[in-house]
Amino acid sequence: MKFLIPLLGALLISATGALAHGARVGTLEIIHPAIPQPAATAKTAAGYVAITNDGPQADRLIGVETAAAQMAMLHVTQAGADGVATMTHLEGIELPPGETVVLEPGGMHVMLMGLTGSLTEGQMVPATLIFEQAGRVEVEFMVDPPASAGKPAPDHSAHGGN
Ligand SMILES: [Cu+2]
Repeated sequence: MKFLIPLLGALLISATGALAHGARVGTLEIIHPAIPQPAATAKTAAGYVAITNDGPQADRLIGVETAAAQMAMLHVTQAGADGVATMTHLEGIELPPGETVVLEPGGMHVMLMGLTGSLTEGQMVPATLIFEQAGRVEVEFMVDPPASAGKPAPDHSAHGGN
């Protein structure tokens, strides 16, 4: 009986010490990492997050790793002169001191390529954000309601039958 107490304690610690949805590391606040639920047949998905740097020094998001996709890259969507939107790979995303950088639909995003499984609303997707200064930060992307036409879905009533 004696052994149960330390064991339970260890379980509680590991539960509370588990991955967090958002995270605070050093001067960086990582806010609501989210992936709008992609279509069931989708091979790719986009992840979004806001990052506030309230420190005196710049940092840079230089990579993302997740088991949810074969590859995760940083992308930016840009409207070309012809009105056609294209996505460009970014080597890194600057995080200037005192600013909040927002990855959002129509702009910068984490591109998940080669999804390794389905992503369903409400699911939490573990990932590692890699910063030049702050290093590797474990977060969980929350799968949000599906987006439509590049806009976040306003509410759950907008869903179809699935
Ligand atoms: Cu992309």
